[in-house]
Amino acid sequence: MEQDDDTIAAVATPFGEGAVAVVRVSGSAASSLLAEIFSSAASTTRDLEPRRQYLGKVVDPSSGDVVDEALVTFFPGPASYTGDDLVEIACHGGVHVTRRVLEAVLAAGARPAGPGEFTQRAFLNGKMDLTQAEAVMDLIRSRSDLALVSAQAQLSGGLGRGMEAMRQDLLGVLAHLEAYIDFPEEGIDPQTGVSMVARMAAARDEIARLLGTAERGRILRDGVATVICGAPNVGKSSLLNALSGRDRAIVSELAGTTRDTIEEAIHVGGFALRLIDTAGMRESEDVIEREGISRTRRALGEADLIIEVVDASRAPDDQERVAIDVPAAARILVLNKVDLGEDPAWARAGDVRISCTAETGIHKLAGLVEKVIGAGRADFGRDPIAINTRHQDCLRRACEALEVAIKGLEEEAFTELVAIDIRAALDTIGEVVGKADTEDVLGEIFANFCIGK
Ligand SMILES: Nc1nc2c(ncn2[C@@H]2O[C@H](COP(=O)(O)OP(=O)(O)O)[C@@H](O)[C@H]2O)c(=O)[nH]1
Ligand SMILES: [Mg+2]
Repeated sequence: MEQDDDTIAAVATPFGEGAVAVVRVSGSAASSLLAEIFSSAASTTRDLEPRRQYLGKVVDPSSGDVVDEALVTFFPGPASYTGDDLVEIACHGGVHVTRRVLEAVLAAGARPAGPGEFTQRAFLNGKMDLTQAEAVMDLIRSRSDLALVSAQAQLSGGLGRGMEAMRQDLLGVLAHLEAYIDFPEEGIDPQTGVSMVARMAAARDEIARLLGTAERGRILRDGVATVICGAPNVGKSSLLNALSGRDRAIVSELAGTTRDTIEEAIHVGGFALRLIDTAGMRESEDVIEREGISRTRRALGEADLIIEVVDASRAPDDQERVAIDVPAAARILVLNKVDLGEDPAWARAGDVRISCTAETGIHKLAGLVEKVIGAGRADFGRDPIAINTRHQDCLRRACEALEVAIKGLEEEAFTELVAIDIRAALDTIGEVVGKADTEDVLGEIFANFCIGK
């Protein structure tokens, strides 16, 4: 991907009212542009000391209006976030004033930055590899302590360094092989042949280990998909509201009120959950309700955890239990409405008893949810590096190519064909950190960023 030398600008803080907003400017013209719009009593703006804050006035060069008083910091490249000259203008955090400061910067010659363009420049300037750039977004989006720790580990290069070490090792193997292909009369020392296979097998095993963290990565990034299901009117929407502490879903004594899946992000222990309320499962003639029920089935199919709710005040036969055919997902059976008394038929059933209206048992349920999610996920806290789906895709291909290459070497076929497989593995490993020529991949990654990052 070619880097243009435009000077880019964007508001780096979220849209809305706050104490402070930051307008970021990056590119070779950043400091000369600042001289046009900023005047400070403390210094002439032409020679701001690096990384020091200056208080001054921001003037719109097109109108001459003073638009704000702001604190300005100059980070000369290459020791800046982007690697280029970078200016940060901390202005008052109002929607209009921030827009006027940005307009002043644009009037002085910057162009609006695209999503993730600052981080993209950092990547193109070699300030970080692609896994670190992705970790910036993971960090911003993290919604739990575990996700935060994982993003920090990746941001500090944990994954990238491992990939680079693996690449160097495979390059060494490839060099041996190519030397043999070019000078076959020299022969490969059998000892060397064995060690080449061993090195490739080590790389393959490490890739397999990383592939095993993909599931954890998905849960850390997206949250645990937790689906609340059950017959109509048992209190599913009431439970979503109780767990999230918000009046999010409509609760009504009319069966069939919830017709669409409703999602709410909550925290339980160290985990972030995507809590999904669904339409009650029953036979229905209503077209919209039937669509809702088919959405319920879809949500169940993608669930990590299923919370099935029943009305404990009524006999089991009075309510249709959902036939849940999702073998992979963990399950909790919740007996609700215990404030109305419990039908004896439930005596031995259920994992937890609650009342959404009396607000009893909700904490106990949350504790159980945490326990169930944590079960079999003891490694969550231990190894912070967990790959994302893009890494997974690259590493799967790398693993396949390595398998083929190892087989070739084991059969002592020191041929160009094996070299091709090793090169394929190297390319896909390079893709993970952004070494390969991956313009479309870059476009997709940075398009998911926020503007100003
Ligand atoms: N007595 C009692 N009523 C409840 C409880 N939870 C929900 N309800 C009531 O049951 C009805 C259906 O609740 P709702 O959450 O809409 O059920 P859903 O159809 O499963 O989503 C409403 O009238 C709620 O007020 C509970 O714990 N105790
Ligand atoms: Mg409902």
